[in-house]
Amino acid sequence: MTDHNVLLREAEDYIKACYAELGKTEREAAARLADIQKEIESTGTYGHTFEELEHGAKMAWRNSNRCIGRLFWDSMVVRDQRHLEHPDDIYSALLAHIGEATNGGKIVPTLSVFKPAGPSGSGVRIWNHQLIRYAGYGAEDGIVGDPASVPFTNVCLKMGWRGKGTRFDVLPLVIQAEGREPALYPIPEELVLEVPLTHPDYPAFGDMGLRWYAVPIISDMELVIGGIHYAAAPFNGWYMATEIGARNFADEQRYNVLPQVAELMGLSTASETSLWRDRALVEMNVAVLHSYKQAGVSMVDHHTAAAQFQLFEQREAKCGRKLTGYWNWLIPPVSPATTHIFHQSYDNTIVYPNFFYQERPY
Ligand code: HEM
Ligand code: NRG
Repeated sequence: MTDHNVLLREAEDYIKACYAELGKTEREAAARLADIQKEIESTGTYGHTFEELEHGAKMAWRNSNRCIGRLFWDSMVVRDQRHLEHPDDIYSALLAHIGEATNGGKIVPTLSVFKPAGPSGSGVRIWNHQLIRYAGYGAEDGIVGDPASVPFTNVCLKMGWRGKGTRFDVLPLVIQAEGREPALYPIPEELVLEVPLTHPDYPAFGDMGLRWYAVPIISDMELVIGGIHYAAAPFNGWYMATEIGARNFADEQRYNVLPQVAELMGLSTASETSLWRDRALVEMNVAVLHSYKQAGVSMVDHHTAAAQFQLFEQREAKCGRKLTGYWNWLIPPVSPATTHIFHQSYDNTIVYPNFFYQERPY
């Protein structure tokens, strides 16, 4: 099959599913597909209407097998930024995304879509993993900051960026517009909402000086809708506390603070059988939930998230859609067996539209 035929097939699958869900007739879908066919024949690609783009992005979230937060798939705000060509304008759009999604702490699930790849070029690409992330500086005697960010931080440093050198320096945005070299842009400090971490029962917890940002905005995944590849489609919801408390701060290859937490709790780390790791882990997660609540920043705990996911499972069944999911990722990293997710299995078939990993540009 020619590339044009492959693209037309993918468009056909998508338009039929999308139009059926939106309550449009088969005639409307057929008329639209006739137009799409002509557009593909003359240009080698086709453009989505805003409605098709918006619903496709929502379907992609709904189809994200690793995501426990999918109950709210239909309420996401979609921002159409496909017309932007200049990196300065893409930068402004990303800052607007950060501001509106943060919304003073009452986080709004949001997705911005930039120019897709096509026969004429590769579209827009954002080099950051998340729009807001902390730098990691590699040194002989250890790493300062987030070890997961070391390779990207080195790219920023090579491009001339200089951070303060703290454990929590917000990285700049690296934006690559079509046919251009990547360009570096700092994020204004006042735009980045952050939460200092404290514990309701251990005052010494606050003395560690830990903090985390309010909004996770994944910016390196590709959104695929009806055969169109959007390489830049940053999206956000709010955090589940365990992402921060049980992984970002707990993993040995990340901030690795459990030994310090155990010490301030007065626990002996001499023997594993005291379960000091588990006790420190639970209090770490208590601190994250407490701090975000106190700061007025949206966040969900893993028990509530699992209950919301169960409601999602029921709603999908009611709509006659097959549920897909990836058990290994859906179970929370703290007390997984206390959630229903642990006790059943999920079908990890990949359904389109969806989000995909893509090759790192650096
Ligand atoms: C993964 C929760 C919103 C798409 C995840 C993970 C959690 C989660 C806990 C696993 C992350 C990990 O272990 O690193 C939530 C919550 C949301 C939310 C609480 C609140 C509204 C969204 C939105 C989208 C989305 C808005 C897309 C439009 C995804 C995708 C993954 C994921 C694609 C897999 C990421 C990867 O493979 O690295 N989500 N999510 N989620 N979520 Fe959600
Ligand atoms: N674990 C990562 C973020 C992954 C996506 N999680 C979300 N997504 N909650 C971390 O930074 O810890 N979301 O769109 O809300």
